[in-house]
Amino acid sequence: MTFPKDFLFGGATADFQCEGGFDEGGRGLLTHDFVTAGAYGKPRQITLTLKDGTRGSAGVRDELPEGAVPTLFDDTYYPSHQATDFYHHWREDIDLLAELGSTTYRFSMCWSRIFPTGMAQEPNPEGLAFYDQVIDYLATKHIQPIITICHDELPNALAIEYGGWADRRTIAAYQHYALTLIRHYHDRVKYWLTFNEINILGGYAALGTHKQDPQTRYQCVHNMFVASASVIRQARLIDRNLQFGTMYMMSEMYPASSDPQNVWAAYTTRREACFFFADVMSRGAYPHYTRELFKRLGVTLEMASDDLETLKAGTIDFLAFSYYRSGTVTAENGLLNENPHLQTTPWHWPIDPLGLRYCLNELFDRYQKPLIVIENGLGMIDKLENGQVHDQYRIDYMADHLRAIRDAITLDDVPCFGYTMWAPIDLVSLSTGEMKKRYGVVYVDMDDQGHGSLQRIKKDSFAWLEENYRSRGANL
Ligand code: BGP
Repeated sequence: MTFPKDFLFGGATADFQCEGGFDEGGRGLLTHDFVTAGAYGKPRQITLTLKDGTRGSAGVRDELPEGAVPTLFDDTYYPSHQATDFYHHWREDIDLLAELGSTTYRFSMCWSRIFPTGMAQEPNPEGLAFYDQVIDYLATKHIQPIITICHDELPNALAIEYGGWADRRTIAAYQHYALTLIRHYHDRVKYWLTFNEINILGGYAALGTHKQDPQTRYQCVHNMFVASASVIRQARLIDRNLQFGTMYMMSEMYPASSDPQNVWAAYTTRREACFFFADVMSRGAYPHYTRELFKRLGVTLEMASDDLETLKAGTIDFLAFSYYRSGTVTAENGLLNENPHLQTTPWHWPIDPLGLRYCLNELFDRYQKPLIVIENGLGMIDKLENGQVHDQYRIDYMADHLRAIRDAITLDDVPCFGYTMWAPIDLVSLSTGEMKKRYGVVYVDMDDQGHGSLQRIKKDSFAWLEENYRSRGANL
């Protein structure tokens, strides 16, 4: 009962959580560069200069006050600036991935490293050269890249000048960026993800707009759908062998009880929070429940005359999804992170390996397209003692989730073609900006304020994962 021979095993990361080098190599400022560190129950903030010239801030998911301009302050720590410094450690980090027996590495390109403002015609040659080195070095280690074109981010200048995804000019900017990457790397990169967790639906960093009402959010997402589809359509003319997917977050799941009200609430919540996005991108059309959804939320989309045709022509080839936890839904309170049958992490994420098998089956039932588990892992507080980290909890988590994937493939005949665990080498948490929420099988010596030697140290889970990657799960 091993995984199939060509099954891809590897790791996944996002640029602003690990790359750093925010003012090097001609990189422009990214929306994430203005986001502070936070903690559980203490949301990350975007630092601002307010209309009256005073200093302010707003939560990452909140509306920004009108006229506020994201601003960097010297006395504030911004985790994306150094992150875990992949920019200067890429060779060492890829060596570790190779040692692990990885056959793939999923990472995101930093949009503002390629187009510093997002608006110029010419790409930044230093940016392309940085990823050239990375991709070429991966090839020497027989590691296949999977590239996320846009991981919840955009060049800050695009947010300031255009209002980000709320404005259709961002579609053109994205097309130019994405097709520049595809033309440049297509001979070395087969798998592309047009967006990360497109169903998250919000926040200044991901959408680049101050407004966060449903009308604005869904208009942004419509523009992203069109951008993704038009890029896929044009990329197929560049190279017919390329494979395109988009990535979805899949945690809304179970009714909190068998009360039909809760069952219905879970069904509709899951549809709106996850399937709506995959329905449009995989089937190439807005689903039948859109009219009811938009009426309820007061949304009226502005569309160009050929948008619907574009969506139809640029459907995705495969679905990628992140899976860390499951959630329960009640009619009264919506999505909850509570389930009496499951243990939770210190960040209150329920641990549910069977839910992963459930997701794989559910997605294949609905779309009949190949699937890849592009993020999965356990964020925990690790203790470094005498140069060692004994993280049996992480081994248990990965073993249970890998077994769930293996069951979906071997027992349920679901065509899942890969697993990239989040994140092989510790990096900064997206939701909290903390370093102490660690996912890696490699420890990085850095604290929540960015202090530390940045030394990479293998945890116990490293040898375990290596054994399982190399044996294709023979000893799970
Ligand atoms: C996903 C994101 C990642 C990542 C991960 C873990 O939502 O795509 O960027 O960070 O979740 O979440 P966190 O870092 O908040 O623990």
